[in-house]
Amino acid sequence: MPQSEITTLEQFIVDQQALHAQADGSLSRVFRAIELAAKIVNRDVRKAGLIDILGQDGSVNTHGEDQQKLDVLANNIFISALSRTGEVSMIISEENEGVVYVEGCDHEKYIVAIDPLDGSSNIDVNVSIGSIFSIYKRQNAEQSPNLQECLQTGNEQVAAGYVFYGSSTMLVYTTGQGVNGFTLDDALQEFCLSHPNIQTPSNGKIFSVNEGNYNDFSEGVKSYIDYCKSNEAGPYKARYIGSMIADFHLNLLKGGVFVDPGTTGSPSGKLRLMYECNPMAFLAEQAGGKATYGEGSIMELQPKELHQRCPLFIGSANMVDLAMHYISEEDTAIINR
Ligand code: AHM
Ligand code: MG
Repeated sequence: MPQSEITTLEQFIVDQQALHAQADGSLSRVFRAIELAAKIVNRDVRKAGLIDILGQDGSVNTHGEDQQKLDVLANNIFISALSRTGEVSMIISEENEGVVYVEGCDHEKYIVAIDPLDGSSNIDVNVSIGSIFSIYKRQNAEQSPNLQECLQTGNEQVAAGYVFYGSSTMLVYTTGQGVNGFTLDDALQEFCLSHPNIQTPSNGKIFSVNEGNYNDFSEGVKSYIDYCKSNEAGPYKARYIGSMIADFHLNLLKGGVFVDPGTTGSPSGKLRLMYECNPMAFLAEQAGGKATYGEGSIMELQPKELHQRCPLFIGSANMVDLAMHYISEEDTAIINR
């Protein structure tokens, strides 16, 4: 691409804002904060082996998991950048038990949900990881900010996306008008539009699931996995990186299905509705794919608590539909119990 034709994320945001007469620039400021945080986290991820930020920092997050140093760092970086926009009243994070109320911003209009570093068990072994964000508008910014206002369905998302620290660093996002991907140019330190208007194939050949949990899956999920490995399916290629963003990104571009179902030990699966499932569902649907918890659209689920978990079947539309043929009522009863 000729250098003069590069579209930076910054330019793209300005252009998008100009398309909406009522836009006051507040969402653009939130995006700029996410872009800045992404660059800082990217810088730290890239030198993680060189400075003392690998390993566990000794604290435990709200899910009882060891927090890695980079998790804590990334969480602080995103919260600090978002807090300084002056546009965000509340931040909810996979790494914080409660709502982070931004000082002096009681009546600002946005709520941002973040998984600051997804795939954290892969940090120490140099496997791709990412950050996920999801932006909501407050229903009533006149009132004092409160937890209840954060519990919105995925359908209320104003924007969502992820930053993927892979062989290159990408920022992929949607505001409900398609999905666009930007690759970080290291020399310029700018995210440049590299994947405009991403459309996911309606069929694919990849299935992504942690098969180590096979014995704990429902009968329907087991029979779907058996199908994926059968000659009838092709068989599909198995790909499971263990960082949802990396698995999702692969399937988004190539066509495939990612499954994180309920297990006997964890009937609602592993992933969190507000930090992981909803933003990915918004992106998948905007790219022409689908996302369901087994019965209906992920984004219709009414969250009851911040850290709620949720089974996830996401990816190419026809593959998700087919997976649902294997999920019986009995299975969804197990999944939803
Ligand atoms: P994290 O947010 O604590 O990193 O956990 C979520 C990750 C997902 O990225 C990934 O899909 C899943 O955990 C992998 O879990 P498992 O190794 O149990 O299959
Ligand atoms: Mg995560």
